[in-house]
Amino acid sequence: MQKKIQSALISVFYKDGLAPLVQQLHEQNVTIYSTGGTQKFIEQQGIACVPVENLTHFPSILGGRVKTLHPCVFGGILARRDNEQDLAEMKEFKIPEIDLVIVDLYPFEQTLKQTSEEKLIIEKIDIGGPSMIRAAGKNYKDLVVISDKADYAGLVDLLKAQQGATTLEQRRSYAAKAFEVAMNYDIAINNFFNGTILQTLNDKQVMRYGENPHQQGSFYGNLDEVFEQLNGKALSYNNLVDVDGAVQLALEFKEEKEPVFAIFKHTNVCGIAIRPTLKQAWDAALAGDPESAFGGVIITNKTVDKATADGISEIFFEVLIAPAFEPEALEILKAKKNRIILQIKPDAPLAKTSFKSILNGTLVQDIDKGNFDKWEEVGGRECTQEEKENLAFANLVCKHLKSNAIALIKNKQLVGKGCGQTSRVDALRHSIEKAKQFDFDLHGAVLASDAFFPFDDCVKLAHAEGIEAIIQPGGSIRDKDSIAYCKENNLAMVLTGQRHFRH
Ligand code: 93A
Repeated sequence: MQKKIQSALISVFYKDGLAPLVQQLHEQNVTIYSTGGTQKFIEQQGIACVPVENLTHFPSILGGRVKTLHPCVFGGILARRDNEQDLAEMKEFKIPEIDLVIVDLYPFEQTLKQTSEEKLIIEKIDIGGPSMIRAAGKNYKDLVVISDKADYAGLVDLLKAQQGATTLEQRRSYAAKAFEVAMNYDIAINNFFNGTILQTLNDKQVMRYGENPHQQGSFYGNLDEVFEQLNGKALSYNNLVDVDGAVQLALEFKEEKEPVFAIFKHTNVCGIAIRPTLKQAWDAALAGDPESAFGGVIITNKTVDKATADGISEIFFEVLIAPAFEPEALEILKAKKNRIILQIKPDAPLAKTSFKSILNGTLVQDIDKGNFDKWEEVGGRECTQEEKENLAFANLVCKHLKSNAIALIKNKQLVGKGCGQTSRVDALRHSIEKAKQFDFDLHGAVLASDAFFPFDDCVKLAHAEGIEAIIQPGGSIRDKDSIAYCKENNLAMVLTGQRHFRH
């Protein structure tokens, strides 16, 4: 049903882009109601408008907190034009009908970026604006609601083309947008109060495809606060998944003074090492599993220098993430135009909550930022200092492998890993196989397990390969079997009390 606009209520924070729309409404003899600052702006365009106070018979009070929150405004928006009772009440209370609502909300998110003063932030929580756009959206059968500056020009064109009228379908589509705007606004406020980073739907990036080319994919969010992309093609769905994994892993090594290099592939860390120089860290990370590294996402905690850039350039990788690059190194790395190079920003704000869709719902949990609940040595002997350091490292690395996971570390280098296995002993078998594939001698290596050992088969197998120190959460009813084996065979064992499943 086409409906001609005869009256409009305009209340916008930013006035830019509004002039042509107001001009168009004026040309179509639309009565314009408006709030303080917006009224001034419209009058500056030489166009008459009725102050909203003439409707409410109240001045703007409480420093502007109550301007439009009044039955004479909301009645005019919410009245059903085909409902006799509504119309009679409108007449009784002398409430004029409003056919168009244009609102641009107080800039809450922008204010958050400019100040941390709570008083100023709170004042930028718009109450009247979201109420108006929600009310107008609810009554879309009778009303047009414009809740986004980006729609001003489109409305001008539409009003010109349709002689000041709109269709039901057009009004419904503007209403849908209004509810999206209101929802995103509330998400931002919720994030502020609850310290969460729930994603708004504001920043949608359609990707080339999802996990596979026959799946559509998109990303909601804004990574500008996290990275600057210095080179390469657009990040794909799978790139982003591994970039996330790599960044979460790197966060574990925030306090590490020495260079760390890690290689991530299909949601698992497949190479990581700590060494005195960056080039050594890269070489050792790669040597851990040079086969898996192909096409991976690589990350370091230090400035990438020329020697390392030369080394990295020898292999094919998808994404390199680092806090900084020496100019010469960057030049070398940029030689291939598709290589994605991301400069991670220091103290980038990262979500504390993770979301995962299951069936028709979403699982929500805190990101696993834990490490140990305790350090309880229960084996046949105390750990050496070197073992302690390697065990702590292994425990962190194991957190970043899909369960069931086993990480084998020797001299601060990942030398074998088993992940995504349905039995823990299979994860261990696989990690031993990988270590042997690249000629590592496991004598003196340490083992980390993401969850307890249900049987003593893992400690026996590890010992047979020369592994003499083990870290695991503990908590199995058969812990005593594994512990007894360690005691009998003089193996060190640490219980952390903290499981790190990852699925
Ligand atoms: O402070 S409010 O929550 N209370 C209100 O009654 C109200 N009415 C409109 N904010 C309110 N507004 C907002 O004022 C609008 O959403 C818009 O952002 C702004 C426009 O104010 P002005 O026209 O005075 O510049």
